[in-house]
Order: sequence, then structure tokens, then C-alpha cells
Amino acid sequence: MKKELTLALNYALNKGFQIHPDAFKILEDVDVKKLEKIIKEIVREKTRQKLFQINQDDLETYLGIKDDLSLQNEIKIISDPTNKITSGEGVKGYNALFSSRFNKLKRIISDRPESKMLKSAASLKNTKIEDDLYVCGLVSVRNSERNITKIVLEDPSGSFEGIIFDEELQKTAGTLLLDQFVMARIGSAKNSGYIIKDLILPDIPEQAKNKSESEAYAVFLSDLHVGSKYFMEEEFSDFVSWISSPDPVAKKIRFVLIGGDVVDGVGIYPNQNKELVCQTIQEQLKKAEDLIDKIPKNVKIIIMPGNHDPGRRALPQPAIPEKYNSGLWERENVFMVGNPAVVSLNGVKVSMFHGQSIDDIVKTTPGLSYDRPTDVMRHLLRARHLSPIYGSQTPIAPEMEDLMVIQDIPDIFHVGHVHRAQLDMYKGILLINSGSWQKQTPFQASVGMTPNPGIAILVNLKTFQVFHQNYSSNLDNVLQT
Ligand code: D5M
Ligand code: FE
Ligand code: ZN
Repeated sequence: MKKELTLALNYALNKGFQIHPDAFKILEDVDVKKLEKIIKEIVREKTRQKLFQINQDDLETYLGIKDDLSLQNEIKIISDPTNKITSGEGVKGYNALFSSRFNKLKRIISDRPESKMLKSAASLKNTKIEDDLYVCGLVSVRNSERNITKIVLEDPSGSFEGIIFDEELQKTAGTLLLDQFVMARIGSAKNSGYIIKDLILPDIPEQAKNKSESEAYAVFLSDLHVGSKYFMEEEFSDFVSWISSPDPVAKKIRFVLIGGDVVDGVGIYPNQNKELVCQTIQEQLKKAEDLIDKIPKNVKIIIMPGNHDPGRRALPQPAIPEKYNSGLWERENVFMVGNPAVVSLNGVKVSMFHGQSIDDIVKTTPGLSYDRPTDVMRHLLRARHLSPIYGSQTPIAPEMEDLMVIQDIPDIFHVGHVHRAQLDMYKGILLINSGSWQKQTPFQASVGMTPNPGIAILVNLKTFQVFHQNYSSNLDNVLQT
């Protein structure tokens, strides 16, 4: 026993006190410099009350680590694709998907005054127009040649082609993603055809944040990759153990959100088996379950799949099916959702998306890169769509309804996938890329991707103050803001 602890205990014993073994356990973890003061104050207070035993409750109250029952943990699943997935067939399916996308986004943009002057593509039929008008649609062509940019937009009536001369506007046009919805202000060109004079995105209106009444904290995690050789098991295990420690911050945690790539999966990339320590999905999920099980039961846990998890690869993804791990589904404090999903935590709206589309977007958009995932997240919010580009690397299923449109405006936007923990703000929305718990893989090293793994991001849902816990021993491995 430490000398300071012996001294403190003797002080209490000499005053006629008994010390309960549970209280003793807490004292062992207390900073030795504070021991004397703590014991003296508790002894004074309890002598006044004429109660001569020091128990766990006294210490927890004194240290402010008592379970605070006023901290709410109310969770509502606002949207989850799991039971909505229908997958239309072939071409018919894709027509339905794109017309759903168009209609949803046109409804969003119709809040703007300009939309009163919207014309359909077919109604223009290359006629001369006197005053500026507006058209909207999904971008099907975007190309630049000899200092001119050509854009083609598709709406349900047909297609509209316009050209852009203005240099600044051409730059804006260069950041448009294929199949993204946009509204254009147009005028007639001198000879024939149309000039695009402005491009208007659905975007997010500035809005007031929803707040939790109590200071409950939420933890944002993603990309654990349990089962991979590179999964940082020790660090992750330390982190989940910390959640149940007497640390005053940990004591306030009421939610843990996991944004996909819970496990590394099997057969996801060639020769993956050589980089796995668990060779089956079941084994991997069991290990994830055992780790998650260390989280106290008053903490609600939301689990979303990513491209490495079982279910289906195409977006939107259903929740990780129960057949691979019934234990997680059976736990009362665990909520299995699909990708993407919107949840409410004590009234704070969180939009969760694994982030598969980031790969396609950074490849085709000037100014965006893997190093700054929150810039890509801002791009998605402005497009009001989580995965606009169709037919590239990210598989998208031909759903009858486009479930990737950002209909609800969140207070927090939580994404993962690119393994870089980063924070930012956009129009009052807290942007979190929750990084990963997997060390750099040989593939990532070969393409120059530098993850910053082992960082847990925590948010106070009342004040939106952000904290983080860094479990990496590498000093360069820091949270990006
Ligand atoms: O993806 C983590 C990041 O690494 C994500 O941005 C994609 C990229 N990545 C990983 N493997 C590949 C392959 N084989 N091709 C292209 N890009 C890749 P994760 O979903 O964790 O694997
Ligand atoms: Fe991942
Ligand atoms: Zn991923």
C-alpha cells in the first residue's frame, strides 16, 4: 500500500471510523496528493452527521463521480433504411431512383424565392428568353474545353444544355459532382442556346441547434476493423474500459455511436486472409461484441455497417444481419441501424453515414482530398446528398426511393471510412469524421494514405463542447481541426 494511503487511512481509523472495502478500492485510484484533504473533509462531514463509516457513496459524491441519474439517454431512430430497402429492377429501378432524387431535391429547393421562376427543360425547347429564368436537374455532363464549361442537366421532362463563360462560375461548376442536383439561372445566348449565369445548390439553411437538456456525452467512433491484424485491440480495449472508469468525463457518457467498418470482414479485398487474425465474420463480430460488452449498460450504443461489414455492399445498406451475431441484436442497450441513418440523442439530431462516396468524390473534385474529409462532408451537405455519383466505385442499389438524399438537417454529421479523425463546423452543424482504430495498412501505405487512428471524439450534447481521448503513442498522430 502507498505511504500516503496508509497515512490517510490511519487518520480516519484514529477518529473511530470504519472504511468499507469498496471505498478502499476507490481510494487506491485517487491521486496521492489529494488523499489527505479528501479523507479529512469526509471525516469532518461524517463526524457532524455522527455516522462513522466511510463508504463508496461518500467517495463518489465527494469526487463527483456518482452516477448522475439526471443525465438522460433517450434515443430515437428517426430514419433507418433497413426495412425500407426494396431494390427496383434494372433500368426501371434506376429511373425510379433518379426521379425520387429529383423530386425530393426540387422540394427542398422550392423554399427559395427563385424557384418561382423555374422552367422545365422541355418547356424551353431552345426558344429565346427575354428575362433570366431558372432550370434545375441532375448533372449528366460537365466538361471544360477552350475556356468554356458545358453543363447538361436532366429533369423528368428532358435535358437542358447550357454554357458558362464566367471564370469564377466555371470553377464552381468544376466542383459539381455527376448526378448531383443543381438549379441554374439562365439567359439566352447571342446566337442560340443558353448561358448559365449562376449555379444554386440546395444547401443547408442557417439554423438553431437542438440541445440536450442534461450534459450527457456521446462518443463518436468508426472503422474499428476488428479481426484485422492492424486493429488496435489493446488501445481500443483501454478506451472502452475507460468508459466505465470513475473519470468525471467518462461518467457522463450516455451514447456510443459506431459509424461502420465494425469488423474487417472476409473476402473484401484480394488476399485479405493474410491480414486477418480472425478468419470468419462470426468470429470477428464475437470479438467486437466482447469489447462492446465492457461498456456500461446505461450507455446506449448505435452500430452502423460500413463496406467491410456483412449485409450488402450497395448503398443504402441494411443493419448488420442478426444471423451473423444475435448477441448484439439481443442487447437492450444496443441499436443496430443501417447506413445511412438519422438518430436523435436527447433531442440532438445526428446524421450517420459510413462515407463510401468520399472515395469517388476526392478522385473527381479539384480541391478535395483524403487529408480533409470534413471538406468532403461539407460538399455533401451542400449537395444535400450522401452519395451523388452513380456508376463509379461506390455501388448504389436501384431503390424506388432515394434514401441517400439529406432530408433532415442534422445538428451533428458523423462520417468515417477514410480513417482520418477530423472536426469542423458548417452552418451550425458539427462535422465529425471519427477516424479509425486500425493502424495504417500496407495498402494505405502504398497509396500514401496516412490515417490518425486511436482517437475517440466525445461531445457534450448540451453545450456541444468537444473532447477527445488519444490512445496513439505516436506524437504526430493528432486530431485534425
Ligand atoms: O477504407 C479506408 C480508406 O482506404 C478508404 O478511403 C478507401 C481506401 N481503400 C482501402 N482499400 C482500398 C482499395 N483496395 N482500393 C481503393 N481504395 C481503398 P476501408 O473501407 O476501411 O477499407
Ligand atoms: Fe474503414
Ligand atoms: Zn470503410
